[in-house]
Amino acid sequence: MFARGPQQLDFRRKRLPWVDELRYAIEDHVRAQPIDVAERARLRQRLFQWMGLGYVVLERAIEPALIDALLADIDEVMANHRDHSSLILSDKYDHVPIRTADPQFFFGQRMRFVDLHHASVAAKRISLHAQIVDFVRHLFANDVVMMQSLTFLEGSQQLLHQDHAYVFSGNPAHLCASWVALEDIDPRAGPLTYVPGSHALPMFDWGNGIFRQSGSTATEQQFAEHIDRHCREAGLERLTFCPKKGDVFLWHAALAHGGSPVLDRSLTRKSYVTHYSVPQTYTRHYRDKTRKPVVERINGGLVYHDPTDPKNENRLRRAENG
Ligand SMILES: O=C(O)CCC(=O)C(=O)O
Repeated sequence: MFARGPQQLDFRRKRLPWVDELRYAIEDHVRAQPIDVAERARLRQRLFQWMGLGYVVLERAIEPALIDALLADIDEVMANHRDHSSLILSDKYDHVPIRTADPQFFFGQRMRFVDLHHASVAAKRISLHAQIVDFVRHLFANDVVMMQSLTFLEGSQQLLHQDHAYVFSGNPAHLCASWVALEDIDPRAGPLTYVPGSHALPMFDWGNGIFRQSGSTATEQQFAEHIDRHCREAGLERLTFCPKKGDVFLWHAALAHGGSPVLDRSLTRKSYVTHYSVPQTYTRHYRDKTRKPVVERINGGLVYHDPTDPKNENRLRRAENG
């Protein structure tokens, strides 16, 4: 038994069952926010879902006009690719400026733009959309910095993986990502696939720890098999995300996800991914960690300018006043 204080009107926080400790941490955080009842209810629901399942969906969060501005930027870069230095990654090209690539390989090679947000103000405004920044800020109870972005025109068909192994934020636990549908996604176009609750599986050993880096001896296939086996053993089910244009899927650093098979190769699957962390650990742009970055703020979120290509920054200004 313990002595009861005269003013004690709550359970003693230090004596809670462990499961209630987590619940109270969320309740305390939500209660402390200066927001109205509806927002409070939404935030509570999202934080509990994040804790249990490792993802949340923000339906129709991104305005169609902002998405259309990004789609127009993509069209412009592809139509005039010789004038643009944005990087692409595909089965054919490994992080090369699009100006050096052959347009016949823009489709059918799982191509994606890497960090198109440097050129495109629309992309930056999507990455740091107020609804996304607001939620990620709650997750980390901290400022939010975007790290890198990927723009897909077709299904990636990527193996099941967890991002902490690839995206280095300085603290792998302070990492999350958003996936924005730039169009309505057809189930035959290779939608995003994910495993709710998989963010606490035993971690994969690449031969030298939890990150894929030089000296890692394990393969991506083994990584996928490890995740798949542990999901099956835990009874976790794989789902697909077939969103409407403007829907956002936010996932935890360790949520297992990938790209499902493309069943109809004539279909596009336009989507936009951003990774986030906090500025205390992700302090420099990953392309040149020796230079102090120029920092831009959008909706309170931070983005570091590309120190290696300043002329490309904010070239495509369609969404500047949006
Ligand atoms: O969009 C996809 O198909 C997969 C994206 C993904 O896995 C990632 O960006 O980490």
